[in-house]
Amino acid sequence: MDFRNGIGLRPLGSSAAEFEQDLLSNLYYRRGTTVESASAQDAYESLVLTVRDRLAERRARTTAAHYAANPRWVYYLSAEYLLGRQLEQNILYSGTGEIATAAMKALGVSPEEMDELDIEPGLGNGGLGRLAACLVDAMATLDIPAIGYGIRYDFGIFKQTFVDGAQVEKPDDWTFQGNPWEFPAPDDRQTVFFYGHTTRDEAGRTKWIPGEIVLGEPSHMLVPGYGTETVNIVRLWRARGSESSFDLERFSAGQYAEAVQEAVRAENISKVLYPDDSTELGRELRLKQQYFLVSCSLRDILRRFRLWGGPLTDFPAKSVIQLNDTHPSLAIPELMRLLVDEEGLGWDEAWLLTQRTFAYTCHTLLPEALETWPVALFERLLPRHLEIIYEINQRLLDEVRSRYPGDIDRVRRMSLIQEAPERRVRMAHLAVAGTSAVNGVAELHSQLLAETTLHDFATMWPGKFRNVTNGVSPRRFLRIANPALSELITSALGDSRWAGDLDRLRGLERFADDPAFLRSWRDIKRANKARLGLGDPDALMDVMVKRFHEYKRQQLKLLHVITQYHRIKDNPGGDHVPRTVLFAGKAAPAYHAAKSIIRLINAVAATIEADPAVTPYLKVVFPPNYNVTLGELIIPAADLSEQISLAGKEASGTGNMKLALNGALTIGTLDGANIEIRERVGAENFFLFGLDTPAATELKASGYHPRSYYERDPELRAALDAIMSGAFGGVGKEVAESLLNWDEYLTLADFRAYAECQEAVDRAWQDQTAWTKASLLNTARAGYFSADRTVSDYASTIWHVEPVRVTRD
Ligand code: 26W
Repeated sequence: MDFRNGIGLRPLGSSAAEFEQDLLSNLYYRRGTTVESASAQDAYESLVLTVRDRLAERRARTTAAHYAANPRWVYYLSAEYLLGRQLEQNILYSGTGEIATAAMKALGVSPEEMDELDIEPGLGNGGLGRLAACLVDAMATLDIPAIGYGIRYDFGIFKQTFVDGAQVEKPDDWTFQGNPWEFPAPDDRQTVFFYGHTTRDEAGRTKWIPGEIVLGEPSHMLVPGYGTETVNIVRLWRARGSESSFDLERFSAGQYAEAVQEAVRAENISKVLYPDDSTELGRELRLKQQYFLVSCSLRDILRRFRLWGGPLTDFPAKSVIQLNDTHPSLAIPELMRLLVDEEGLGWDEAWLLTQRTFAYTCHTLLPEALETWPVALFERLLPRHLEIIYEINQRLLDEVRSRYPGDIDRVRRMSLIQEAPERRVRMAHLAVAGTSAVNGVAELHSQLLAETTLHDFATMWPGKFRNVTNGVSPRRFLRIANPALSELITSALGDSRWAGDLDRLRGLERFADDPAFLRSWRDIKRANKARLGLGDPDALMDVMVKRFHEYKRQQLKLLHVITQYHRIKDNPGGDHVPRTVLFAGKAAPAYHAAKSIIRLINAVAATIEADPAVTPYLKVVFPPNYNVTLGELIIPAADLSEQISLAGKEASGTGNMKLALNGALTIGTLDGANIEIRERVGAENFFLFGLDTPAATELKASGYHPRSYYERDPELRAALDAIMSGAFGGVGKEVAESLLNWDEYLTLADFRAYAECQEAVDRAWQDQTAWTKASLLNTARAGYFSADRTVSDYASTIWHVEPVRVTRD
């Protein structure tokens, strides 16, 4: 298939009539049905194909332009992608809004009905997965040739339901109805080895004799750029048994399960996403998933590199591979294996090419989230990679010994191998050693990485370490999620270029004292609250949406809710500011402390809901199954954004950015990107409280006694006593006890400051004009937190890539 000299395909029409014609032909020829007998699913799939074709046309032109340019490619390797629903985004990016709506009308279906059928691919847990989706969106928007590689899990993040207020997980069979947005490409399947042993041939070259062979089959989804012609892709791998994995003999002998055993074993590799987002469980299947991803992706990247036929020494000049945390860090020893064992390069040359090719982003500071794998497991599952890791380690420690003679403690600290209590491979150390750039995801995080977690490496290789503060897609999280506010912004700024150049929002500052504009701004927020339909739209909508983890301190928010409840009970006629407190988020299924907090929140919500003396002033809501789609509904309705993690624990946060962008005021600690948000929106437009990182570290070091805070703070005491007395349906005692006896994240130490800060929030809310002005200024000054800025930082400081323009014809 020669694509060098263009496509020669009749362009798809942009008129309503042509769109409708294409929709009908998809209904007839690709769905095999007629308008009369079409189901809503038929209509949906035909609509998807009609929009997808228009993007596929741009994709063909993109491919031709990229081929002609022979650029340096960005390959983003991530175990997670939280892409969100595709229909509304792809209609916006293909500019088919009006004609699609007209065609839907003609077909007698509504956009809402079609959106309902548009399944959200839940191929991620939280921040890391959604960031990957925002970044690939921005890469396409900035015309950067790029491919996102990932795993096509059959089952995504579990569906969360509540039974008696407790989280119950249900499997997420997201492709049950199929996925019309993807292009399966079985002809690009790759072969992946596992287990087995290594041998040396007479030339001394190492050969890996695998114990198990699995196939990786890709399918890709289009990633269109906004306001440009570029269409990149995300390529997701699915595990399959090899052709001979079905044992016909056994089947005909009636051994049905055994007959398909090998195939099932293979398919299990991409069966389900691991629902943990901060504690590594060290499951063998998870390591198999990680190697499966990197082996398929590197072979595909090398296949693509060979299309241009340059020498291998050119590889880093044509490919930069960004590792999204350590989950794909096996790519480092895998590239070494391919270059040394299969391509016959010498170690030193291969190592230089490898380091120049890879870059690593760290997304956490929690020790328990830093992956380490048992050497014993490596020996069995990836014997050749363990040998390569040992060699990498040998050379690293030689360098450490030569740079720091006699400093054996440093050698032990920096080794890729943790020796005790069990021999484990430190994946973060491997990622740092095998890359040319290491970055944190917010200024404080990058600083703490260099000062603590990776201090020895930052000392030895200071040039490698830098910061790239996260960002979010202004298209999904403002233009699409908040159409009313987007229209107001566009009318104020005169055009919608802000969606592709977010710093233009600063132009809103001149409306900060315009009463009519502020009125419109406030009305839209109120309408978004009414659209959400979870509480009185005139009440302050106080939002905490994120994964459940004790460092994020949903427990602190809950203690304050109970305190508000007590205050209202103690003073029913008081001028309490009516609030709706909205919690949303999932807990990892094995994270029992987080699940106890969820259960207690639902119990407190029920208690308050049942108390007519309180309901006029306070309502707690907890919509289940928080995901990207629900986030798009909640975030535009928020007045107050809760970013209350213990300072030094939240690497960045991205929900904080989305909420500020939609005009919510933040109440938060000096943690992660909160610090940069406060700097940019203005300290006067941010509710700051709590210990900062040095103070928190100091308090812990000097001996922290949570119970002493309980004893000297009557409201805190009353809240904890209420829980322990079973006042909320008898649940949550374990939450209170763990706070009183342990409180790892200094919840009680920050309680009083938090409560006082919330009083400042109540006072501020009572001046709606001032509040609305601050809300507008948060949006106006949030331009920096666009994922486009994040990607242009990566492109200029780490990837060193140039955009490739794609022409219309
Ligand atoms: C091994 C289990 C596991 C799985 C996922 C450990 C750690 C993770 C992720 C790194 C957790 C994560 O999502 N981190 C979040 O990444 C966001 C994007 O950079 C940040 O904004 C959040 O602060 C960070 O918690």
